[in-house]
Amino acid sequence: MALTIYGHWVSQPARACLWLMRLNDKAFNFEKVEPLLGGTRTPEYKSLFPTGKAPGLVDGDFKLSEGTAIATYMCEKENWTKWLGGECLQSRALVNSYLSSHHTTSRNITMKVFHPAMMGVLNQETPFTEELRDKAGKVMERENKKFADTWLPGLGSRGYGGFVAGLHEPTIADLFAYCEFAQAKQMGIVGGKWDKRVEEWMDRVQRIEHHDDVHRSLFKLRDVYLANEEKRKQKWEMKVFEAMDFDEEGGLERDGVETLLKGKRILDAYDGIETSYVTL
Ligand SMILES: N[C@@H](CCC(=O)N[C@@H](CS)C(=O)NCC(=O)O)C(=O)O
Repeated sequence: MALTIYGHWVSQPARACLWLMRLNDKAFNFEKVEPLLGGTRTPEYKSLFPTGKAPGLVDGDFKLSEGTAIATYMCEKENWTKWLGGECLQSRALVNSYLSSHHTTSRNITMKVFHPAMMGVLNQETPFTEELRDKAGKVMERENKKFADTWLPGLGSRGYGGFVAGLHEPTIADLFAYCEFAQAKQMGIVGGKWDKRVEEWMDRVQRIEHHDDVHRSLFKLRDVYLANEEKRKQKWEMKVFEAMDFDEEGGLERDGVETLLKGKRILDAYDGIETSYVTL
C-alpha cells in the first residue's frame, strides 16, 4: 500500500521524519506542501489532516499528523526498534519523555528564532528587528541550557552515551531535537552563547548518515538568508530571491515565492534604505 508523506524539507518535524525514512531506506511518495504559503490550510489539505500542519502521513486509508507520532508509527510498523530506544523499556520511555516535552521546549527555537528571522527576510511587514534578534538570542540560550541540563546527562545507570536521554545510540528524539537546534547555527541567525554540551551533541548527530542530503534545502535557504543579511549591511539594493536555485525536492519554489511576495516590496526595514521589486 502506498505510503505518502506530505511536508517540506525546510519544516523541522517533516525533516526529522524524512531523515528517518532515508536512514531506513524506506520508499515513499513525497507531496510537497508550502506551509508559508498556506498550503496546509487549504480545504483539501485539511480534509486529510484537520490539524492543518505539516508533516502528514497517508498509509493506505490511514492518515496521521504530528511529526513525532508519524516517526513513532513508522518505527513501530517497520520494526525500526533502535530508533525508538531499542528493546529496553526504560530507554524507550525516556525517548517518549523527550518527545512529549519537545513541543514546549526545543520547538520554541522554530517559533521564536527561525520563524521570525525567516519572515524578516521574506516579508517586509515583519522585519527581524534588533529587539527580535535579542529575544531570539535569549531563547537560544535558555533552550540550550534546558536541553543540556535535562537531556544530555546520563539518565540511567549506564552513564552518558552521548545522545538524548544519555543513550548510547541516536533515536528519533535526537532527530527531532537536532532539527530544531541546528538550524539556528546552520542559518547563522543568532550568535548567542552555545552550551558546549549541546555543541558536542550536535557534532555527533551531524555525523548521522544522510545529514547533508536532508538539510540541502535549509542550506540553500541559508545562502539566501546570509546573502540578504550581507546586502542589508552593505546597503545594497536587495533582490532577495535572485540567488535561489531550486531542485526537485526542496526549498521554496519560484512560483510560491512569487505568490508570497506578490505586490510586495522587499526593503531594508531596519534602515529604510533603497528598496526594489523582486524579480524572479
Ligand atoms: N506539532 C506539529 C507542528 C508542525 C508544524 O508546526 N508544522 C508547520 C511547518 S514546520 C506548519 O505546518 N505550519 C503551518 C501553519 O501553522 O499554518 C509537529 O510537530 O508535527
